[in-house]
Amino acid sequence: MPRRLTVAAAQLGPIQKSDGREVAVQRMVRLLEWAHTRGAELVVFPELALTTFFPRWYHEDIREADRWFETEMPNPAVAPLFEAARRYGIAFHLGYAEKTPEGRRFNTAAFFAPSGEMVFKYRKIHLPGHRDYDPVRKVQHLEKRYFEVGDLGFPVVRAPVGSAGPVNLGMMICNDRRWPEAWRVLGLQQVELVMLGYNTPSMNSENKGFEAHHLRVLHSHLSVQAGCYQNATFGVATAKAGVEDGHELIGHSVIVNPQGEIMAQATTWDDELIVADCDLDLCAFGRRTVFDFARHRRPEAYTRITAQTGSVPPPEWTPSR
Ligand code: CDT
Repeated sequence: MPRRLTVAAAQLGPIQKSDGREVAVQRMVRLLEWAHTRGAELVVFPELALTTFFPRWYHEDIREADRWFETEMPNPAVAPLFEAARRYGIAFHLGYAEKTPEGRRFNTAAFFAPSGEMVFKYRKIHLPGHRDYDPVRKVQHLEKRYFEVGDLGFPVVRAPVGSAGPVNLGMMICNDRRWPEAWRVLGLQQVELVMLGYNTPSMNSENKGFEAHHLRVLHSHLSVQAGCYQNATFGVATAKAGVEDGHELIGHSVIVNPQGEIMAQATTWDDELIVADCDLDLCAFGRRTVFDFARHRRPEAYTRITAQTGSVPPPEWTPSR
């Protein structure tokens, strides 16, 4: 019996700073309605889906940013979303800013069964940007200020989803997708579906040289397609898109198969649902052939990957005469 799963990326258009959570939640409920109509059994929402991408705003005292954080999940503000998921029998992935009872702050994503029960949680590990106000940057990117590095590793959980039965599920968040190590850690746990949300600005605001705008989308797709192919997994990569508080985000959400092919792609900068039918047995093909890790990997040659963080210059060769 083929293991088929219909998945959706629920891209969100911009959420302005002035929008309350109820605005975002209402739009997400509408996306779940569309997902139901189109037969989706699993829906992936973006990173920090409930608010504007607040790390672009500097606060001297980080507690002033606490209004963007959730202290519990679920909570009354997201109740309509959980009700809709239960009504339609849809499992979903949600990105949000998490503040723990101990006062720790994380950029988090959680995966929920249609019942509303949390199946598992991931806290973002690769935090881009900077900690202090950077006067050189055109736009701040203060994830290192507002979040701690995630402390849950890259977990994979086998859980029943829709008509497919048990599926090996993994998560990453935005910048993580650019790091092959993150994908490989999931691949080594036989992940079959990677869920990831992102907020990627259309412009590289580091002011350290020119980068053409179109390359931002290329780099996003390149990362997800390579990660899926090299680890024989499906991927659902969902964007927040469009002009948010005057700053453009790339959009271009995609669903990718284990061959690295794009199965569906968003074409607007608005709330948009893209859907794909996934034959999960395609993952086994990759894992039995080119990416049969047990047969072909050579970890003894990869020790630098975990022993070293920054790169070092190579030894120099000079001609003997
Ligand atoms: N949210 C997030 O992680 N955004 C980063 C922007 C960094 S600029 C390369 C990203 O990797 O998309």
